[in-house]
Amino acid sequence: MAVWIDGKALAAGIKAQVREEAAALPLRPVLAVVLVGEDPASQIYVRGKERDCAECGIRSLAHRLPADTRQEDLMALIQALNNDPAADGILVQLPLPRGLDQRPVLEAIRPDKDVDCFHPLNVGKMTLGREGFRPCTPAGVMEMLKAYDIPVQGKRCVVIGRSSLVGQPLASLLTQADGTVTLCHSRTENLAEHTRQADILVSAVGRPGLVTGDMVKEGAAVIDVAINRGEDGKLRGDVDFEAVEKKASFITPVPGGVGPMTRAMLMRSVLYAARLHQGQAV
Ligand code: BQF
Repeated sequence: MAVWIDGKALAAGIKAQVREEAAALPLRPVLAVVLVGEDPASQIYVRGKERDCAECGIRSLAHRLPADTRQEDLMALIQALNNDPAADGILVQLPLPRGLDQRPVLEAIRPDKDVDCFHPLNVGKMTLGREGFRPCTPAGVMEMLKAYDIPVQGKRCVVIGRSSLVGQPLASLLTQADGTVTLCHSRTENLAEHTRQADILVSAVGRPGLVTGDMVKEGAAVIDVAINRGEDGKLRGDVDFEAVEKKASFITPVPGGVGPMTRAMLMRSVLYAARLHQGQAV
């Protein structure tokens, strides 16, 4: 039976640390949050991030815009936040409502305020292993592996899902940690042949039941990044938890696994941005 990786507890520890370090800064860090439209999940995510900010001694400034906001008005808000010396970090909650083009918005965010690490400059730096922002979910996964002493060096890592926000950057970070990484996706042939080799298996797809027990090697660490909302309203990941926990050495639950870590890493990124802006060593 696998050890459950307690993302909630790890996240609480990280937030406590952020709170302490934020309190030691001359100025309180500030996160600007932009939410466009009324998507229920996005509203929940934003409220959670605001709560985390409050816990960490970070001031959050929410900008809630109607779903029919025009592209140029959203761009103007980003520019205003870019030029606002009080805002350390700028977070645009995704997905944007239909009709709005996400790319120009994310590329307009000043790279030194890009706490989600979506700007191409920061993506490039991250891919090169240079110091700077890290995307929150991949960083959260790496933090979980580290906290539970799960070795990456020399190990076979299989990531399912090649999104630019999760799968691709996570493959980079695992490679930088000396893992031997296979990035699988919707066009991968014989997916199970790959996953059965994995010492560390990460699923970031968004299809409940995708990872079944027979796809997992005995003793593997299984990280479930997906958040699927069932018809019963309950959250579940991609992994058939009941079957896989019998084979895995470690497993992340959903909820309470990667999700809370994603949010904790956001808090760390805001602290990092505040340090940059306050000329403190980072
Ligand atoms: C948990 C997100 C898809 C698309 C846009 C805790 C979160 C989720 C789950 C959370 C996510 C997913 C966020 C749990 C932020 C993670 O206990 O399992 C926290 O708030 N997340 C987001 O802001 O945008 C998304 C997933």
